Amino acid sequence: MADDNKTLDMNEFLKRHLNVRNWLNYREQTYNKTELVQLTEMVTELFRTEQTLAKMSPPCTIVGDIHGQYSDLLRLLNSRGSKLESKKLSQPGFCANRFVFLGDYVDRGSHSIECISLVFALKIVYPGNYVLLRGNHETRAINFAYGFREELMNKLGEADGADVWEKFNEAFSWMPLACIVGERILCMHGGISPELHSLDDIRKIKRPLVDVGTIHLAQDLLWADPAPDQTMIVVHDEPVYNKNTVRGLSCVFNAAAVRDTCKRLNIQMIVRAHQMMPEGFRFYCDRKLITIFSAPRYMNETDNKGAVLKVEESGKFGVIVMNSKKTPTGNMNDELTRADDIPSQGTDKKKSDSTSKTAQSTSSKSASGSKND
Ligand SMILES: [Mn+2]
Repeated sequence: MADDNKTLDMNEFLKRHLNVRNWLNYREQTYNKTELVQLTEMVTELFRTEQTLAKMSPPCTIVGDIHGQYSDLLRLLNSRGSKLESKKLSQPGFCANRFVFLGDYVDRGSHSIECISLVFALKIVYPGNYVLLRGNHETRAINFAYGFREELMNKLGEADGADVWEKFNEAFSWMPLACIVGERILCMHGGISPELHSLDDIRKIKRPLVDVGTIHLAQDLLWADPAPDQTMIVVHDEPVYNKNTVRGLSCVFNAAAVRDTCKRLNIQMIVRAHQMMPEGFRFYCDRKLITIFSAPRYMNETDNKGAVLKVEESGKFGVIVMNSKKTPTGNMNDELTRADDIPSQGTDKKKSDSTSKTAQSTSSKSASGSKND
């Protein structure tokens, strides 16, 4: 246990989170109030220096929902994708690669504090290498009800737990809401919005934003979903935004809305998270939108895979699928399958068979089997 009055040593804090012996046995971290308060204050200062629309240059890895699944977070932080890449890198993935996280670090799973503490520590130690977007679970009403607050109170006691929960939510209110990767890929947790006319609309959203519901665009960026095509009334292929009846707030949007947004914003594709996908990822709208979900065997209830998206410097991208095995074994790269892919540019030769099969099979599945988050 750290000395309560000492200034937080961020390198030590990071080291103890990455210590393999600690996490392989699912050994939990011990925290004190002072260090977590300092952590949230340090990361808040960094969020304040970023725009509401963050920026990232490829190559980078885009990560979807984590939901307190700490050992899976460590798996993906250390993933290197290809054997070639492994040879080139002498350092572990988390300090050599750049990452964009799409939010939903907390709630549902059993180790929300570990997950949010680790990503905040990585942001503080490698600020230029990490973009941490806000998910709908990084809002007070949601992480009050779905596990994070309770976990804090269990670990720190009721009074300290409640205080630290306030500090985390203060930090969340400063998180960026979207990120543009290499000028051409727009990332957010939820989806697009009828209020999204230009990238400046996102930049203009003022923070701290405590109640996301007060700004429609912000709410859609955190909560919206693509509509399964068969349920959306398509009139002359016009963009349609309907009420999101599954979530009870925000909207669902159709493929024409995705095409329209990409054209207007001059972007190639949209990367979002927010919905559990059996294969870890799923394309929508002729690969102009992809959903990435990075919590395999979500809540220990489903047998879903997890996935992250690797974006190369050229803009080419590949999906890395994490299998749903309970315990990672041996060499981490063995359990990763790589699928290279270029979006709708007619270079199908490069596509591996398994990718196109996966993409097809996932896109033909109805969304009814998906758990929303
Ligand atoms: Mn979500």
